[in-house]
Amino acid sequence: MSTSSPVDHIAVMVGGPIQYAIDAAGNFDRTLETDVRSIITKIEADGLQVLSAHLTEGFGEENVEGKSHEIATRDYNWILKCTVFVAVLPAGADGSPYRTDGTCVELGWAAALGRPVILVVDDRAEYSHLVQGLSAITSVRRLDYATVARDPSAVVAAVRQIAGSSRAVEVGSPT
Ligand code: 5HM
Repeated sequence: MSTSSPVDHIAVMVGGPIQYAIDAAGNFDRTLETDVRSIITKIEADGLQVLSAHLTEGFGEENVEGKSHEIATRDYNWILKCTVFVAVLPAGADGSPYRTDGTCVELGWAAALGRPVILVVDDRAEYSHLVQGLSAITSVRRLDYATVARDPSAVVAAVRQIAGSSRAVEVGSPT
């Protein structure tokens, strides 16, 4: 007899800056790596599956030159597979959003495919109106970046909540 709860089989795709997080010497932004790793570790510790290019590519270790189609295909398939997409969207010291074109593409895919989204955002930053308005298209939870950096379990709680409620909508919706 299965003892699993209705929200036990959850796959969480975690996206965030990569290309502009790698400096000219090939080093990944250490603060960002710490933040992304701590989010992933907490999600996995809760028994949920993580889909992450940061992990798969070793935080900039893998040479992805000439692999754009391969990466786009893999990431799109991860969006199809995921229950929830978590976008890690830091801001720089001056409050401008960290450049991450790929995460914005993924947000578009996730929203268009009806995947719920968790935005880990910095209140000082002015994100694109399409990011700000994403809740017009799909379920969105916003979490404060600094709070998550201090306590990444906030992401796990939000994942469980948004995955549970989107499932409830799916099951309960008459349309
Ligand atoms: O534009 P940027 O590299 O910051 O986009 C990051 C997002 O695109 C990540 O969420 C990741 O899923 C995807 N991506 C990837 O999978 C992006 C790059 C950058 O070239 C990559 N692999 N190498």
